[in-house]
Amino acid sequence: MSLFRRAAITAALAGLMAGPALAQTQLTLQHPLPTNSHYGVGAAAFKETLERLTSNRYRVTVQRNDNEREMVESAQIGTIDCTMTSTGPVGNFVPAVRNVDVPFLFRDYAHARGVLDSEIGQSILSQFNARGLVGVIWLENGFRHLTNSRREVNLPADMRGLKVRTMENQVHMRAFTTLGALPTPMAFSELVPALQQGTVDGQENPIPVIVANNLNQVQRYLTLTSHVYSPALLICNPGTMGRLNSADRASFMEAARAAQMANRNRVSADDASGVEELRRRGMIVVTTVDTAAFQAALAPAFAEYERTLDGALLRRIRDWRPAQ
Ligand code: EAX
Repeated sequence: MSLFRRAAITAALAGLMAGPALAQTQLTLQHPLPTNSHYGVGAAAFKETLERLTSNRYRVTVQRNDNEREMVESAQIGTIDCTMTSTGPVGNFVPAVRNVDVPFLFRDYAHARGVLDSEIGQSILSQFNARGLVGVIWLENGFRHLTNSRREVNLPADMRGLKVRTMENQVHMRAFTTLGALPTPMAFSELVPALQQGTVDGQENPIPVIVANNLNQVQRYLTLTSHVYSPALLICNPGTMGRLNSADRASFMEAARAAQMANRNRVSADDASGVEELRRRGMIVVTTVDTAAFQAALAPAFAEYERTLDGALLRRIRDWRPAQ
């Protein structure tokens, strides 16, 4: 037998003995912020946990895409497997989500996290399936605050005439119109150029987003309005989720919970240190805000939300209390 033939048989036998090569499934996860952010740490925790629990049978590629509407569309058609996104544009895909975008709806982080992790939050996630998406788990963007380049904002009247970038979110836009501002909806990817060119005077975002994107470089004034809690979500493609066997689905959900914990912990940390960091970077911060004045000024918007959204659900959310 020739040397070559003997080597070929040896190689073939070695291959057979190694057993079937374990198939590896590639997953693409996109989110809109830098790696060093509350979404970035969530994505890293998801990746590490899923790859570890499946012994690398799943490999997660994390990518940045700062157009949230585009990411949700991509998850819907399957060009990406999953996205981490704020609820900003999501109400345009799943109308029920608009209910959790109402200003001053959530009292604090404990209230928001408690509601979203309860059967109330789960009932909203269950409505994604009919819209060609899977709402896997609630994540967190944080309480949103106003920044602008023109003036200190202390009272609702200071908002009049201010051109404010909002997310592509009808609930938020209604609120800013009611306050006398001029809401300009756009994807996050367009925000910094719009601020640099003066197309808009201001924007509103949680402290973690302002810090992670150095918005202090294009915004001078920060007012801690906490005008709306901004939930986030892990949303996936139905085909991606449907291909998971029960064991892998359990690993997937454990990875999603790890992402939620890392994400929320980072929001808490950024909220605790971010305002001082933004002051250090030169922002003028209005910390004492007459919340009651803003809530009173929004009364017409609240009345509209009661009519156009799910008034009963809004009442359940406001009345929710943690189990004793
Ligand atoms: O989700 O578009 C926004 O203002 C969002 O808060 C940001 O993309 C993080």
